[in-house]
Amino acid sequence: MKIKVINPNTTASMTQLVAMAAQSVAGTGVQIQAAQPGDGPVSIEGFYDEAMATVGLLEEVRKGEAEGVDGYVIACFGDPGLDAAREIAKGPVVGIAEAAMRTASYLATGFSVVTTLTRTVIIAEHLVDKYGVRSHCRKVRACDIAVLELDNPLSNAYATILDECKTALIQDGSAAIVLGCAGMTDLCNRLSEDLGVPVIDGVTSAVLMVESLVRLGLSTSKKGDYALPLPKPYTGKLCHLAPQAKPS
Ligand code: 2AL
Repeated sequence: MKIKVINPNTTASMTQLVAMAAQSVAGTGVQIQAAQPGDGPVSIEGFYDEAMATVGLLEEVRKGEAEGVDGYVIACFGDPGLDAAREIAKGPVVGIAEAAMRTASYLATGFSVVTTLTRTVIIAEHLVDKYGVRSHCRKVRACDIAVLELDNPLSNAYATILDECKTALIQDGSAAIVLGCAGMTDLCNRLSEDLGVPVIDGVTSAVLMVESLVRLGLSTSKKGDYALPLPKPYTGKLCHLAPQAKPS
């Protein structure tokens, strides 16, 4: 089984981090292919970044389809392009926010999301509603660390995130923490040990969710909303991405 994990930002070190996390949980016989777009933002920290990252992300899904990929993970906590990716993929596509929030809801009646910058809180809040987990999500919190600062030792990221998680457990009455960025994946086990509650990382959760769906023989429904995009010409710079008619 081939699972393609797409980091929708263009930072190669983050793709590597995500690839290592994915490989650490993938089952026997699962091949993890990690990728990032060639063009786009180095990190995704707002609606504009998300919109700009989506074209490159979808190009990676198109390549995956040509290579026989069985399922995809979108490794950014805003789950950018998730619905569009499902339109063009045969296999399942799972976003890390979706996987993490749904996983957390199995483990606690209340969880808090701890994400990067305050301006990304609204993106996660929208996803809480989209995924129907409002009754489980007590609060979305930011620790005001930029995505690319997460792996800068001088940013003191671990201590800041740990503090925010502790505050969440006390002030929000939460019993689990959802990590709100793919770049936090390597902190998950340490945070879980230090906090004594389940800490859920979307990258590993999404990889195992895709693996389960593929093993169950389930794929994206092509009836209705996730049907292949309607064939039509696209103009200008995006003309090569125009949806083609299905071979009959
Ligand atoms: C993210 C993420 O997971 N990757 C990225 O570039 N931005 N999300 C976030 N909330 O900062």
